[in-house]
Amino acid sequence: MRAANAPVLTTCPYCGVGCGVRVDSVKTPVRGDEQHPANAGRLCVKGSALGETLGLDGRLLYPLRRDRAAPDALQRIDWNAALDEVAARFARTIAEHGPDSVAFYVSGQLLTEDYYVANKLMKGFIGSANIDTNSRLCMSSAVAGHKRAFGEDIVPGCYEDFELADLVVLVGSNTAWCHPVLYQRIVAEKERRPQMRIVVVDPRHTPTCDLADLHLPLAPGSDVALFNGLLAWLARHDAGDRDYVEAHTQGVDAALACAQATAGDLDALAARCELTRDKLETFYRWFAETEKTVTLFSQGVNQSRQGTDKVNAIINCHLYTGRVGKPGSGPFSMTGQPNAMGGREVGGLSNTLAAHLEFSDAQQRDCVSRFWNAPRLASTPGLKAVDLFDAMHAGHIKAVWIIATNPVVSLPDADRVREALRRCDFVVVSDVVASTDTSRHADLLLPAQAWGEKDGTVTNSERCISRQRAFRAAPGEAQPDWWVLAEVGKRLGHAGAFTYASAHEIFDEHARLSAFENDGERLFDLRGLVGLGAAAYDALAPIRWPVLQPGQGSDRLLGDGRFPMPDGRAAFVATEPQRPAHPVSAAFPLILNTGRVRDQWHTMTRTGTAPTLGAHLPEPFVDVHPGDALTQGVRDGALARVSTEWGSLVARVRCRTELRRGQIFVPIHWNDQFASDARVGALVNPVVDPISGEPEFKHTPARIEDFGFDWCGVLFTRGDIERTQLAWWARVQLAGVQRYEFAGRGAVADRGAWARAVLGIDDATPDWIEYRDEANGVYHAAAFREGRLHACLYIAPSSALPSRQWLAERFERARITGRDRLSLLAGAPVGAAADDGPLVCSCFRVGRNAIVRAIRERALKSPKEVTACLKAGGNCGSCVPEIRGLLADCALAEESS
Ligand SMILES: Nc1nc2c(c(=O)[nH]1)N[C@H]1C(S)=C(S)[C@@H](COP(=O)(O)OP(=O)(O)OC[C@H]3O[C@@H](n4cnc5c(=O)[nH]c(N)nc54)[C@H](O)[C@@H]3O)O[C@H]1N2
Ligand SMILES: Nc1nc2c(c(=O)[nH]1)N[C@H]1C(S)=C(S)[C@@H](COP(=O)(O)OP(=O)(O)OC[C@H]3O[C@@H](n4cnc5c(=O)[nH]c(N)nc54)[C@H](O)[C@@H]3O)O[C@H]1N2
Ligand code: SF4
Ligand SMILES: [Mo]
Repeated sequence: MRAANAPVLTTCPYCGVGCGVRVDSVKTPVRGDEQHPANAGRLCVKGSALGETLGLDGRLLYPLRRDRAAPDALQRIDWNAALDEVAARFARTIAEHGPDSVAFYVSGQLLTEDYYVANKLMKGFIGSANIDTNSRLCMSSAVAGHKRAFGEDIVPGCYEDFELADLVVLVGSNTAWCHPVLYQRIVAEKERRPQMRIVVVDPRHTPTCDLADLHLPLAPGSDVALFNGLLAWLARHDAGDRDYVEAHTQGVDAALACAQATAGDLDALAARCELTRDKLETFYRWFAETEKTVTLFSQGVNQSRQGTDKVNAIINCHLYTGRVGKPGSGPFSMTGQPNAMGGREVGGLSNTLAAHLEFSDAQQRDCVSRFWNAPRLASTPGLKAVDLFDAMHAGHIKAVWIIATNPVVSLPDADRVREALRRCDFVVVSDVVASTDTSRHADLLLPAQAWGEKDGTVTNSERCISRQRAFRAAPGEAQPDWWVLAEVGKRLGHAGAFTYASAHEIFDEHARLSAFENDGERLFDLRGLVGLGAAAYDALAPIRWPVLQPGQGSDRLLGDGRFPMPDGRAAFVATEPQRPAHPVSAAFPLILNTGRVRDQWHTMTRTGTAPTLGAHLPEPFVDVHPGDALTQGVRDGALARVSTEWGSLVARVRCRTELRRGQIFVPIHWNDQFASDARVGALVNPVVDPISGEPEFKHTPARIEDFGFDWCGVLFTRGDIERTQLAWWARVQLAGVQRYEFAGRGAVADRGAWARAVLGIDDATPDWIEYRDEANGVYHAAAFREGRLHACLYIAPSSALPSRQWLAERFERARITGRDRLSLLAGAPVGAAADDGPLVCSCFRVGRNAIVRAIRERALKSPKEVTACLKAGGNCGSCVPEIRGLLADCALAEESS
């Protein structure tokens, strides 16, 4: 901990780009760290809004115990009691039912040090490998694919390769929204070298396509066929690197034979991928002729029943052309979470040991066992996430500790996961916030230190280890996760193995294990970081592994054609395209695809508290092609119920031609804390890739139908509301104010009494104004306290409701004057200027209407001109695709007028 006013360099806790963040003081906004190799000073909108997430509202501050008979009455207990209880319950369960009756379920958002201790405790000392992580849902197919091809989980390239490449292929990645700073680096390079080509492979036309020279909107799940086709095409056109294949690989004949047999001719392949032959040929030609090609892949690849094969089908093409680990060329698996890579280093997945060592190798098991002095080290892999919760459902897992993840939202078949937790005898949840869909089922809640409070390291997608540093004191009794785990380890009788004074000692042990009996056969090696004292660890600058000498990181790996395989050769893998496990049917005719939006992070526990981030997309939605909307009987802007064999939700319909016919898209973020009925995990089929265990999140047969309601409305309040009166609601957190969109059914006898009950305003509150137009089903009301607006509520039969941006601004006013009161009743500014409309640029808070006005009035033609005029798009740039869309709309409107 430093002085509150000294600048602190730390790392963003969101995506795997791993941007450096500079905090000058707790009172000033965070900035990008100009010295950090990942971002050189840039931050995206989520990173820029980190300051807004530091509030203590909703934080879990003390250990709490829940009595299942009275689930809402949480009892505060002290740490000693909490730690004793965890240790005692785990010990008893292990004594009665064996070590495999307990489990940890952890997260790629833990720091490496936390993760290391969790893994050591479970695999080394409890003696079970039942520790899995949300990285199973994210990176496990990439891990499995790397191991099959290279022999070790290695990402050969680095970010600079995107700037050196002449062709960048983005497969199953909405880079513009999910890895915005890396995307901006590609944008900048493309501006410098317009001849550089970008191909996007995604069934959806995403904002990332803004940059694309070619978009391949392939049939969902047809990636293996696409890349098999590419391999066969490369062979047919003699576009491979024969010498490389001969000298450095094995298995090419079988992989090629499989690709040729399954790809068919170009017309058949185009039909299979539902692409035009022309597009297919263009992509294949570009790939063949461009030496410097990087293929980035993300969840459209990994999260599939054939995720591992998709990864290998991509790597096959890179091996065939000898393009691995060379400047500007290679396959590149983009990590999702800030420490997805660090988790893989410490062996957080249930089927790996620590430090890239493997269960399958007795010598490696022995190596870890001796290094840890852990004679009871688990000897076989543990359960993978989906199986683990299945085993809990079946009663085999009787105690679980969930750390830094929210599985009731994020696992597939999530209602079953919730039921599994109900059936589990003892559930511990470590989190930074008190109320999550998962923590509702915890017997014990343990408060963790959050970003800005905790200290340790994370590793980003390009293997760069960066420090997360504390810049403020932890509130309440929040503790580092590693400390809590170590305390439980001690109480389980392993004091010798878990006595750490601080994070740097754990890091040192981790670095030593990476070098232990490692004669170069494991590329993951941090020997150059062994022995850092507290001060050197604190001062550690970002460094890319392997680190073989002090202060010397690495750039690319595997470029010399030597692979960490027994024979030193990379392996081609024959990949046979498969159809989805659950095809669409008459009952479920659409394919449900799920993914992310620009301004929210996962289950919204942190981004959901930042007012700036709530404005862009404030409600759960379902994107539908207008043609499907027509045939399914749902309308743009109305609410719809989306159902699958596993569950259902309600969301706002957005008709979008960016979607293919037959596919719908629902974001992953909303959950019971933010909406009445929006957990998409409940709808997702629990099918997994048989090799990696990664779920098929992007492909569940679904149907959609109108969610009838009689009236809908919007309300803003500084207080709490009574939600039971509403058939549907969704909440947005603003600064000190909650905004709710809602809908209801049936007649309401006295609308005024109803509104006051919903808003929790008793009859005694004198300052209440209302407007009723019962004939038209319209009702407006506002309540004031001490001259300030306290709450307002608007109801209409359809969605013709006031501008939310305008309403939000009323709450920023210290006093509401006479004309403003009238405006509030009208639900629109009376005699005042027009409002700016829904937010497009979160960084500079510029709304849609303001942009459209400027485009029209000043005849703006390009996003650059819009930025020059309004600043919009000038910071993180992630709204530029939307601004381009508005420019196109305005141009179209002008042409047709
Ligand atoms: N704003 C924001 N950024 C984030 C996150 C966040 O929550 N919010 N989370 C982070 C994490 S943990 C992760 S893992 C990453 C994920 O980053 P991405 O993988 O980029 O994100 P997703 O939206 O899950 O999915 C990517 C795309 O896969 C496409 N897709 C679906 N099916 C297929 C298919 O069969 N083939 C192909 N080729 N594509 C398909 C989807 O249409 C979608 O556009 O984002 C990270 N960054
Ligand atoms: N349908 C569908 N589901 C998906 C996906 C998808 O594309 N579609 N993607 C999957 C992927 S790739 C991912 S990565 C997962 C993410 O899913 P989750 O991991 O469930 O999502 P988060 O909201 O990030 O959960 C992190 C939790 O940890 C808490 N937390 C934050 N910092 C700390 C800390 O320092 N210590 C502790 N103890 N707690 C902390 C947060 O408050 C939050 O409750 O979702 C997966 N689920
Ligand atoms: S790109 Fe990722 S790491 Fe960088 S600021 Fe944005 S969320 Fe944080
Ligand atoms: Mo992820």
